[in-house]
Amino acid sequence: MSLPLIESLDTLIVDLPTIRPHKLAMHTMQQQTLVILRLRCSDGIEGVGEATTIGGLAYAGESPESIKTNIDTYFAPLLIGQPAGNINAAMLRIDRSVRANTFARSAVETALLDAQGKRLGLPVAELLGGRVRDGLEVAWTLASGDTAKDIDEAERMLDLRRHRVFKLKIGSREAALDIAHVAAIKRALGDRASVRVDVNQAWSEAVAIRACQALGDAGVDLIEQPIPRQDVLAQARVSARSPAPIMADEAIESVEDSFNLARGGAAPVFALKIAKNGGPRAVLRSAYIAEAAGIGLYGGTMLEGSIGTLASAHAFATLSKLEWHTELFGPLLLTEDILVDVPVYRDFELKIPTTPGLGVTLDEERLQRFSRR
Ligand code: MUC
Ligand code: MG
Repeated sequence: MSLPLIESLDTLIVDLPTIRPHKLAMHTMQQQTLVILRLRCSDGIEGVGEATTIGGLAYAGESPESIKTNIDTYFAPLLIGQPAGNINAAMLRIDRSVRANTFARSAVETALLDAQGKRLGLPVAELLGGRVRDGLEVAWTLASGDTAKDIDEAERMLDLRRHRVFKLKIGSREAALDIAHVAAIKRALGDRASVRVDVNQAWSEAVAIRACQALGDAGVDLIEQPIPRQDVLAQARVSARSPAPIMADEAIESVEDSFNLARGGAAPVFALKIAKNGGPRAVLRSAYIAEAAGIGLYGGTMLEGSIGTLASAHAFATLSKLEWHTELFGPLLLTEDILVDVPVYRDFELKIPTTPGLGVTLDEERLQRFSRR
């Protein structure tokens, strides 16, 4: 039997409404935009992947439009005609001709894994060596911008048994106002919930040193990316003085960044994101670097839809330690899905599919309805 070859790559930009505005330090989301990749193979199997960022170019160096153009123009010609079942060889071909572009790479690597999983009858977690857990605890982000609304939302999530870990997006206003907002939420929730913050790089080192102390005193469990990503030494200094552990997020834009941060002692916790490392296999390389350096792991999100979320979940399910759990709630921020069966969230966890590949089926009608023309 001849080896199946990659026949085509098709990308679609899909705009989906959110349940409410989602306010981050650098951007307020009113909707979410996904790039969906369909990779078709000569054996009739199709793999799907997703590349999603936040706020166009507000968060990272790739936008939905650049991801689509770069896959169509540069990735597709490298892959068409190549063996579909050799993911190492396909990604090596991309490595030789493409710099950076980890979001686009992640969509491609995900689609190749989905196709190969379907071909072999294995879920992606099993293709990656096997799951050591069937579900992942999922944090919820409170980001309405309003303290009372955020407390109501957290209470609702606790009642529903959907989330008991809350991440608060801060950094768009004066630190003192943010600290009062966070402390009020922690007071209201008490020991019923873990409260964490994400500053999305908004503070200077001087502001961060005082603010991290106050957040630690208020009972915050984890402080994500308080200062800009570039300066590893500054991140290490803030981390050394903070009573609450610091998590690196934007600081990791590649597997090599993970190594440099680990070597520089920049943070005791890493946020793992498939989009920032180049896919579900690539993110595991960052995870293994962190593991070897004694750094705690957290399964992060770029607020992907269901495909990117489940691709992340399959990878994170294989990790021996994931002590800070995950924030794979992207699909819950959207009012619509483009899958026939939506991901299952129950008892504070996202369940990891057990069917071949990612375990997803596209809803063609909805995909067409929400695709940008
Ligand atoms: C980020 O910076 O972590 C993840 C959750 C959320 O609300 O925003 C994202 C991005
Ligand atoms: Mg973050």
